[in-house]
Amino acid sequence: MGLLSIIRKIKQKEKEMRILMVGLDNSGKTTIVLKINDEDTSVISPTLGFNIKTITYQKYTLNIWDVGGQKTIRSYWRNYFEQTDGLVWVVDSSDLRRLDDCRYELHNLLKEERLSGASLLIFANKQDIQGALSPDEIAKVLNLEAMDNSRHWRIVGCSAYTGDGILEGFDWLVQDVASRIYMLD
Ligand code: G3D
Repeated sequence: MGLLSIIRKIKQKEKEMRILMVGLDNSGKTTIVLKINDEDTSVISPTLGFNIKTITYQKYTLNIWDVGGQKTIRSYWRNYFEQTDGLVWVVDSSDLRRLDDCRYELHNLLKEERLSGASLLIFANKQDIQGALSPDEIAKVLNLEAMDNSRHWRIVGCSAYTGDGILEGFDWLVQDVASRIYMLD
């Protein structure tokens, strides 16, 4: 039995997925994790290190790693890459000033060998804010078409405030990861 088959077998038994949430600070990562868990989103403090949440989603256990996005701690993101099945990149679609920074950090992250197999969900968050760019506009600004052909990715507009789009995004991510590591189980 090859190593890949063994890993698949173990994961199949556990039905676990490791999801890494990244993006610039203030994009809404923590709020999204709280929302999916149905927790109070009215008081949120900035993520200085990381938070881990384990939730049951459909028939899977998701271990969600929410890593702080401040410039000074972005170099530590790489400590969390190992065994990532799904990557969630969160964009503040209303923060037009930092979209260049956002594009740079995303493409930099995608060069990472250890993340090459991870499915990528891009949340164009804060769609409830007037003046926010649409998911199509965000896709253009972030130059998503330039991504490696082999990457499984999708962009979904959402609002962590209203909850719109959050389940649509996670449904896609979980199904995509499942079809790879659990063979459509
Ligand atoms: P981060 O974990 O990516 O750093 P947070 O981001 O989840 O801490 O969110 C940063 C700020 O954006 C928070 O506001 C949060 O309430 C707000 N926010 C997150 N998602 C949305 C959204 O979809 N719409 C709107 N309007 N705001 C959102 P504060 O005021 O606490 O800094």
